[in-house]
Amino acid sequence: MQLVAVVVLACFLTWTGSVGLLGRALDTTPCARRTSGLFLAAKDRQLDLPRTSSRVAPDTLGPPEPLRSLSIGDSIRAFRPLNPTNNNNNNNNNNNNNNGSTRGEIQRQDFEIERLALDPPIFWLRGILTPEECQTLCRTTPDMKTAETVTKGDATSRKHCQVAWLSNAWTQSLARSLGNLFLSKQVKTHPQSGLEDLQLLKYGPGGEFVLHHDGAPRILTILYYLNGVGETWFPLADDTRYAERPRNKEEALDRCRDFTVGKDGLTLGGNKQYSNVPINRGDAVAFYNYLDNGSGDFNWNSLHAGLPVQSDTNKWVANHWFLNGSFRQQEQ
Ligand SMILES: O=C(O)CCC(=O)C(=O)O
Repeated sequence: MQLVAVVVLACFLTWTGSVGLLGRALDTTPCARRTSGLFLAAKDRQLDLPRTSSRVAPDTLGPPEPLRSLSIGDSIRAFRPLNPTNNNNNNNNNNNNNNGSTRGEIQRQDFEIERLALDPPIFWLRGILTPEECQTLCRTTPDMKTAETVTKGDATSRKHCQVAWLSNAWTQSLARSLGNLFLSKQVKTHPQSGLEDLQLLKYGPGGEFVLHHDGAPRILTILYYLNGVGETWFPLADDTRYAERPRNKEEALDRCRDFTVGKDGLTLGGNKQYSNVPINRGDAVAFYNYLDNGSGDFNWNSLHAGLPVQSDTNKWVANHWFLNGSFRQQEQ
């Protein structure tokens, strides 16, 4: 009951605009403009986060309360305001998550946050987006480009994938609500904290993104599932075989070399054959990419893959990355 009250309060503050720097900074024009708080990255991801000597305290890089205290399988209810410009679209829909509203009231989207893993902290956001929002994003394809593929030797890390970067009042309002729930106060108010534009991804059949870490300075990833197609695999989530976490990518990859999707780690996705978490259109997953132990190092247990798309249907997902530039670049 206490947890619910805290979440409801956080969302209410977001809604009324009375939150601190996160909310205010995100209201500014996007793309490479910095205000007193969050720095908004340009679409091309050429991050130019300000250099200061003040580091955010590393032990604040994980989930804040009440999320921090959730055990695996526990969930809490939350809500976010829907963009007023979407109100007309939503007035007639039958989505139970969507609280109906009478004229003049702000609409809200109810959703549930469930803890999926402790290390790294992974949370399932059930019904964070409405069907209409998902549909709108999947139609926003004016300038999709072939996604950057990093190659090492012969290996192509991302295949059959197109990308676009979006920033508008709606993407910022969504990020503001989620930032208020998932970031600590210290991170939200730190001068080197920031947000990248929403990255929209369309994978064709067979499209995939091999095991990777999201890299610096992305401290928190929120991955939205826009049509319920495809799977994401976290092979080392809550891996208990070793006393120590992997120290680098090589060690992390080595540990999951013989792992099987659906059996080892955590798989989220629409295909029940592989997945332990049956995500649907409008769900999202939130996970933390740095250790919360004072070291400022990556948590290599956050390693994850977008598994090859099995169906003939495209897989649509989107990423919001929350940043903090006070940590050094590490090997990826
Ligand atoms: O497509 C997925 O399921 C994962 C996407 C991902 O890992 C990424 O874009 O960094």
